[in-house]
Formats: sequence, C-alpha cells, structure tokens
Amino acid sequence: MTERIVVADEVRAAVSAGRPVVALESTIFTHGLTRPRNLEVAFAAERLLREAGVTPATTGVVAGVPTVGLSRDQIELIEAADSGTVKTGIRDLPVAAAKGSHGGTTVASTALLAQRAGIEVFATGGLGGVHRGAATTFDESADLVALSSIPILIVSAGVKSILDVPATLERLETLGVIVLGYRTTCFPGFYVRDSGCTVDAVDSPEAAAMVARARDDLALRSAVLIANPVAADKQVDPALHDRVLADAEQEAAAAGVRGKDLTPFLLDHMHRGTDGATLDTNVAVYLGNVQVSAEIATALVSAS
Ligand code: PSU
Ligand code: MN
Repeated sequence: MTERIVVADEVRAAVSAGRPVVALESTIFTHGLTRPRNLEVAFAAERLLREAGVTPATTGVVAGVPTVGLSRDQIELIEAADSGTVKTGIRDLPVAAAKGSHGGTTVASTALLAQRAGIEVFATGGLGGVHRGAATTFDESADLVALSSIPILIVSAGVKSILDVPATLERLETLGVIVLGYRTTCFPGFYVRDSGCTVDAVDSPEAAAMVARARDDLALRSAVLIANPVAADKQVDPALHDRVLADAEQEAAAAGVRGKDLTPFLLDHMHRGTDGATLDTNVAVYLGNVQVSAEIATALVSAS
C-alpha cells in the first residue's frame, strides 16, 4: 500500500489486538470551539476514553501528513494560533499534502482516515448537514456524502440546529446512512435535546454494536449514525437559541460568509451571542457522545 497515512503505534497495536479504539476529529478544536476551552476539551475527550479502557485516536493533518492518533505535542502544534491550520475535508487532504500544511480534519475526512486505519467507532459533537437556504445556496456538508460510503459507526448529537434538520434527515435517508436515536425517538438538535424530528431508537451499546455488525454482514458500506441527545440540564434555552441563531444567520449573510467558513462563523456567533452558554453546551454534547462511543466500541469488540 502506498497511501501515506501515519497511524500511531498505540492505535495500530490496539486495532490489531482487537481492543476498543475510538477516533476523534480535530476541526472541533482547530475551528469549532474557542480558546482556551478547545484544547482542554480535546484532552478531556482522550482522558475519558482512556478511563473507559478505550484507545483514543485523535485524527488530523501534520505538515501535510494525515495522522490517526495525534500525540499531545501534535495536537498543540496544529491548534496553535500561528500554525496556519486549515479546516480539512476529504477534498482538502491532497492540497494539504502538497503544501505541507497542518489541518483540522472534519467528520468526513476523520471518518475516512479512521476507517482506513481499521477503526470502527468515531465520536463527534454534531455532524455537518444541509444548511438553511440550501435550496438556493446548495450548501450541504460533505459529511453527508462521505458517510454514505464509509462503514464506520459515528456518535453525534444529531446535527447542529443551525442547519435545516428535516432536509438533512431526508438526505441521510437518500444516501443510505443508518440513523438511530440513542435511547430516544427524538432526533436531537445538538444544542437542544429535540429537533422536532423523529427517528427509530436503539436502546443499548450492545444493540448499536449489533446494527454495525449486521451492516458488515450485508457488506453495506454506509455509516451508522447514533444520535445521542445532550443531558436535559445542559441544553440551551430554546428561545434564546432561536433568537441568537437568527442574529448569526443575518450577520453571516451580511458579511457574505460562505463555503467552509460558514459553520465556524455561525458557531462562533452562537458562542459569543449567548455569553458562552452554547459553548458550555457544545462541550457537554461532545463529552457525552465520547462516553457513549466508548461503551459502543467496547460492546463492538465483545460482539466480534
Ligand atoms: N460539530 C461541532 N463542532 C465543529 C464541527 C462539528 O460541534 O466544529 C465541524 C465538524 O468537523 C464537521 C464540520 O465535520 O464542522 C462541518 O463543516 P461543514 O458544514 O463546512 O461541512
Ligand atoms: Mn458547507
């Protein structure tokens, strides 16, 4: 194999020994969360996995090299303010490689790299999706298409409420992504527990693991999306949420923000417009998903 992906020794050893491993993305700490919380959260997620007996594989691009299982130093390096780190989806990987730039990998590129490294489970905050107004802007996250052809199990709190949630669910259906609520039939809206959309539920880590195994038995190549809602006491007040989001959207339109800058712009506005309330929720959402991913990764190993 000539493809140039570096897999950390610890991750490689765990995968080949059949021990549980969970992949983590890096855009969440390079472009999603604000300093200094971002780094704390990146390390907290890894710690949580280790405490659950799971090997973390934080994924990113270091000097052009896609790396599965970043070291602490590498995480700090690509996070640094002066690092020129680029938000890196799948199509950006070759560009980063050619230029030798650092990259924070999105859900799409993290899923791709992790699956190539033999990892079966991935935890994120919220998946990308169909943006509001996509009927005219065509802004739909590459995360959706990626998950149609990458057989990984991803735990996310549904999709961000800054998106068009019903349209995103329609696209996930079209793309053949398996979507299940974790112990709920209410599809979560990231900052809020209930997006108002309904999905089928799965009620235990073992049941989620069985779905992934059954997918493999059928030789399907699509992802399983386990949608895990944030804890009730951590969700953002829905009224505040809607008000600040409307503001953020107006500002984005006025400033002409588009393409891959839009999601970080909206998140940043939400965080500042709520005096950090959405930031606290974002962190709670993410760590909650990491916890569930650890349980599913462990169940998946026992089910093998
Ligand atoms: N969820 C978060 N914070 C983030 C993202 C998701 O809580 O920063 C990132 C993920 O990396 C996701 C990306 O893949 O946003 C989607 O961006 P876009 O809409 O441009 O595809
Ligand atoms: Mn987009």
